Amino acid sequence: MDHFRTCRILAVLLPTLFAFGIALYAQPALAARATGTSAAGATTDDQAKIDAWLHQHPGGTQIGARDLSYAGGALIVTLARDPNVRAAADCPSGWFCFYDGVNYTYPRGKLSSCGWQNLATWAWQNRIESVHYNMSTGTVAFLNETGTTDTVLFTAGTNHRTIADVGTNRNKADYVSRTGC
Ligand SMILES: [Ca+2]
Repeated sequence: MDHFRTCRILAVLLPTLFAFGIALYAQPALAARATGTSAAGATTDDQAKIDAWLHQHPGGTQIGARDLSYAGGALIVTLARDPNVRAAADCPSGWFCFYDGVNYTYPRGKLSSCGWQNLATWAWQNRIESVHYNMSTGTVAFLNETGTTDTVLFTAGTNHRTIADVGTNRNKADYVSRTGC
């Protein structure tokens, strides 16, 4: 059960390693409108989003035009969709993704670990509105903090991979628990 042990260790260590602020992500008020694109398709607007997110959630490493890596790649946050890709469930194979807005609206976070994780570790609590499960095994439950016993809000897994709108459960999930992996 190495996965399980690793997850438990991460759950204990990460909150102390990453002193995230609790401020919610906001579009930088003065972000310059994109006037050009780089060879990788990145815009100045994309970089402004990266910079703003990093400012509010230190500890990440930029690994692409729109991507930040935390904890050595345990969590990847992607702040804007590639403009050449239509809005749709777009979680890469081997990950489960959660989106800030309905209909897979970015920013998008993705995790792959087994077991229980506190979304607050990544400043992703109370903000998920749609999900896409693109792993080959298992199920993930999204849980709301409700005292001594948490409440399962919704689940996604190999038999139910996408939820475009979690409805009345928008902006409630605090924890994820992935099983069957
Ligand atoms: Ca909550």
